[in-house]
Amino acid sequence: GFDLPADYNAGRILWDNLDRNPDATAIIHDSRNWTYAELIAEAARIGNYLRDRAAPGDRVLLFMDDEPAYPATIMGAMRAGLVPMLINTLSPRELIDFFLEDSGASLVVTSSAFRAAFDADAPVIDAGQRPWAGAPDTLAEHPTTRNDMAFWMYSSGSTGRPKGVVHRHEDVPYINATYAAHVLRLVPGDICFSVPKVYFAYGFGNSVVFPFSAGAAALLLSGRPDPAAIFDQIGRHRPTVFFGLPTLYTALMHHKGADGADLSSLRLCLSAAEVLSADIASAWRKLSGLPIVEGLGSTEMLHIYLSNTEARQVIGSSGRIVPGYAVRLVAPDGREPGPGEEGVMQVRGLSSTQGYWNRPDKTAETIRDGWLDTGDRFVRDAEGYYFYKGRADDMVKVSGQWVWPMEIELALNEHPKVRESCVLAVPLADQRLTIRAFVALVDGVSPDSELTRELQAHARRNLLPHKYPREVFYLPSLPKTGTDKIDRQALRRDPAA
Ligand code: 3SK
Repeated sequence: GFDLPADYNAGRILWDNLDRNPDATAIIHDSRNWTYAELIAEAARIGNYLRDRAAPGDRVLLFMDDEPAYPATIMGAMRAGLVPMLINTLSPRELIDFFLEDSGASLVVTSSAFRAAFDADAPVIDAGQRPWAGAPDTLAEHPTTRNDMAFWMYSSGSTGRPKGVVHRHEDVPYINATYAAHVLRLVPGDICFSVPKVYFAYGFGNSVVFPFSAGAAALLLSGRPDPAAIFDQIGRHRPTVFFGLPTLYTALMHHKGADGADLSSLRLCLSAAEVLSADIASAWRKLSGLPIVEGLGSTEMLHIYLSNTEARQVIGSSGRIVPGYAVRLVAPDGREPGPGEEGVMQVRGLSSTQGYWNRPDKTAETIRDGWLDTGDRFVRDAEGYYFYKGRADDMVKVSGQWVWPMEIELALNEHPKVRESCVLAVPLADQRLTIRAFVALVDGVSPDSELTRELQAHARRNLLPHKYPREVFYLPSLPKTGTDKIDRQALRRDPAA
């Protein structure tokens, strides 16, 4: 069971280490490593410094790279009763202004590398300057309850302005008691390395919540995580648990130095955020000797609620329900579909957000009776494994027949000459829709009209005769979002992106 006192502050996942293992390594970073005692003292200084400049419940916008000051600021702020907001550092200026206005944040903390994103005279705290250096290194815990607002992230969504996803103190230990306990099973000697950054819910769990809760270490990589830097980090710092996503695993395997990389420290490799193909999973197994354990989560649920396990992976499936969550599928007529039938997924569990900040409309649309509507279509098999079928709203009629662009994409990805693809339904001048594929080819293959015909025939053969891309655009590589997912919106806006 999940037991937590009514008075609870999520900063405890860090502070509990002060008695348990103060001298163990908490953070590994190229600048230097930090023991738990050192990191807690730094978090205390930051918390004291922020507390002197804000009132309990005030939001603090964090615009930070993965570096030791980031988890220290998150933990120090929460323990001081403030509410850190973890913001994607690729956000353009207008979006930062929107976040400030929407949240009413009273303070901003930034990494030195991002100081220039703010006006020179803006009241921004530069973490690189350590203005808190003289503050006390112990910090009294603010009296919060487990249900109090603890931190936020923004969920971008495919349309409309981002929504502030509010999480409570109890959500933090809950994701540890569910996904981490059942799938990761961390022990104190583990070193977690998450390429997805801390400002993503996925990275926050992987690099902060799980290692701190286990008294394990987090390896943090600042700057752009390109394959050379990632292999270098793995070789030098020897992480045991590696968190990525399919696009990243693909990029790693295509890197020149991949075959000579020393991956012998790894015991477990995880993936989320995108469907993992059999090709990627088997190529990674060939390279590393390890399977990839795929799961599915969301910012709203804070972390992963469907997952495969180390003991068993069903490739192409997001896995089974992680104990502690409930999932149901809802067919268009409101019924619960049987095995093999499709429905839109709803999920509930204690780490679910209670709602979006100041958006009662969106909250009511998304959460009903505690069930959070994911907007994703899934099929469940007889063993309880869930298979993603695309967004609920992306089914399109082309030439009068229903098509899911996603299934064409998956078929193209299986073709040996295709490295990655993105399939979109795009409007024609006469308002009809057509299916356009954007394709990046494997090294050494050049596009021509014969290849286009080959890819179209491949899709028709593997799906149905009408399920093929009417147009194929070739690009050297596909544009990516900040989470390294294929940037579908960019391709929609600018097909030559
Ligand atoms: O995209 C996912 O699968 C995910 C996983 C964990 C936390 C957050 C997200 C969005």
